[in-house]
Amino acid sequence: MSAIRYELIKTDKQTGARLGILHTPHGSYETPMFMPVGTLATVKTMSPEELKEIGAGVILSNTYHLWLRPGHDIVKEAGGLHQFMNWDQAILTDSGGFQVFSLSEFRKIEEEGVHFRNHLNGDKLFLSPEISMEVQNALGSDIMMAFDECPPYPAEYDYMKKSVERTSRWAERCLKAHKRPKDQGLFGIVQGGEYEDLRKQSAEDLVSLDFPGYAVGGLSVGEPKETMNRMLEFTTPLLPADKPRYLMGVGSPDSLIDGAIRGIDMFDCVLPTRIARNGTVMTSSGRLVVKNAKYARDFCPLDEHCDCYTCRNYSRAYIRHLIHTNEILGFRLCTYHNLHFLIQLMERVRQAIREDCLMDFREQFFEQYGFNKP
Ligand code: PRF
Ligand code: ZN
Repeated sequence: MSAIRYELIKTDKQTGARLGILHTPHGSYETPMFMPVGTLATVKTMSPEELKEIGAGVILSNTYHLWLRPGHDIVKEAGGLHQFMNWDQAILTDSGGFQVFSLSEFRKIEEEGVHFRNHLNGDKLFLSPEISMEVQNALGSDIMMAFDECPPYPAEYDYMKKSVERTSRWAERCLKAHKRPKDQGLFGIVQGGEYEDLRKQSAEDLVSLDFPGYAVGGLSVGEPKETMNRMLEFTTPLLPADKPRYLMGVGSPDSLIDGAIRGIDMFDCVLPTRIARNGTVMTSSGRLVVKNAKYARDFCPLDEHCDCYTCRNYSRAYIRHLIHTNEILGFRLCTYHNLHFLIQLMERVRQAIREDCLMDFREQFFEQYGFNKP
């Protein structure tokens, strides 16, 4: 029996979007869902109690960062990542591949793995499928990700083909190196950029290896939105219906809805937490830069339709003042609201699937958020 199981509850009659339950060793969670990012074993500014208060289910952390600091040996000694960070719900860890490609310089990709330099001090490092599995096994996350290559956009067809084939071989090595299949589920990652035949090849290779879940990687890397949607429409039908599907690194409200419509069950992104620390929030009528001077005397809440702790108790003027003066509470209040907004959005998406009206919901949400404006 796999550590991770997906239960399909129903599909939306208008779009085919899936309502389901993801069963993990640390609880069961309704999908489609948004997973807050806690790169360094903390969702920046949020305590575990606050995360639970807003209904967070699974959170994400990063192999690469925890491997460098504090080191997976220390996390293991603490009793694993859940114990170390006081989080008793599910954790997903990304494999490190993507972070190496986005953060490090001088990387050299070989069949065995990737040589690169530590983004903090420049030391020479090497990461491979086996090392990624060793670190993720030590962290003890509920869901581990295969070590993949996410080529930059755009990439030449010939390069992408070689990369996809190598990512498939690496996926097989990950499965072999995974030491805790009973209490940790390992997901494969479909790559292939914007090339349909390579997406197909990648999906078929990975499906034949029989992972308990599949991610669609290599999207939201600079391609147009239509390309991402087209790739999703093409890829998700190639994945088994009884396994969860995870779209990596996507978290804008429109993309969450459009991903769910194309059969995606899980999403993660630094967007809500990152823009919060910049004084930007998501509201039902679009993004609002609360840091701006024009809110200095605005005593309304961030979002009049929001019932989160921040919106029930604080004004735009006060939050603008906090952000303006670099006060920590300002970053906390904006982060709290943004995560609440996306988690709430996914609850509304699930409700729309229950009622077979996700396309109507999309229309209405896009209209209000301002995506339909010219
Ligand atoms: N691979 C991995 N992590 C990722 C991605 C990927 O392709 C992306 C792409 N958006 C985000 N995070 N391992
Ligand atoms: Zn709010």
